[in-house]
Amino acid sequence: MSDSEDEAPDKQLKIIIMGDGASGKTSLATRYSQEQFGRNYKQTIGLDFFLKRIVLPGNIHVALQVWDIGGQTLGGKMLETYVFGSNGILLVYDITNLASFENVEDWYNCAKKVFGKDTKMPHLALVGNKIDLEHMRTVKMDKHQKFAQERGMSSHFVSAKTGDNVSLCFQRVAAEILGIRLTKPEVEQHQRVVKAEIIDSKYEAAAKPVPMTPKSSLCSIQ
Ligand code: G3D
Ligand code: MG
Repeated sequence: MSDSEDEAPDKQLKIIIMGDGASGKTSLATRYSQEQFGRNYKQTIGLDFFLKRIVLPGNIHVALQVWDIGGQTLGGKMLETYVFGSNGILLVYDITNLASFENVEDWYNCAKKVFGKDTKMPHLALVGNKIDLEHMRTVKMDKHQKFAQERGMSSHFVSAKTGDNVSLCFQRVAAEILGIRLTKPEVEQHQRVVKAEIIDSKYEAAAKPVPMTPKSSLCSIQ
């Protein structure tokens, strides 16, 4: 029973996916929510976020509320609404698009601005997407690492297309937020899981409602 989907989660975390248009935010969200690539989960679910249940070491059940900022651009009016109350922010860029990396700084500042001195900053994660296009990489690894290190961010490389490291990325971010350490076997398991999921393309775990009400006035911003 302990890993039943119906069991109330111990924690709920709000995670925002931010970054330039075409960096792969929607693809990343789609891959993680439905284990597939290239379909619009919003059309399926009709919401701007989805919920995904995961289990962290110590049998801690976590419901991740994952938000895609959609077409919001830097300075967009709704951005604050998305970012407010988040526990984690994924700052996504495309490793083949230098401008998308350079703009991460602005996204970072934009996120920081929402959180005043008295509010706890969410965990920030630097996510280089499209590692399946490694041969077209224009953003050097050390630039990525330096940026993340200087700002105390966690660092991730993923491919929403192949699924590489996608599940691991969210698992690591959730663990960071809750101060839980992932062991090496757990990390390895999550690296494998996504690849296995591509092969039999299951639709499980997509946006299951959890027995708690998200701040619902935000649910249908389009
Ligand atoms: P956005 O939501 O940040 O705007 P999208 O980005 O998820 O819409 O993705 C933008 C484009 O990048 C899409 O291509 C998508 O297929 C592609 N893409 C996203 N993630 C990856 C990835 O990991 N690898 C590769 N190779 N492509 C990716 P189109 O051509 O549909 O515009
Ligand atoms: Mg999008």
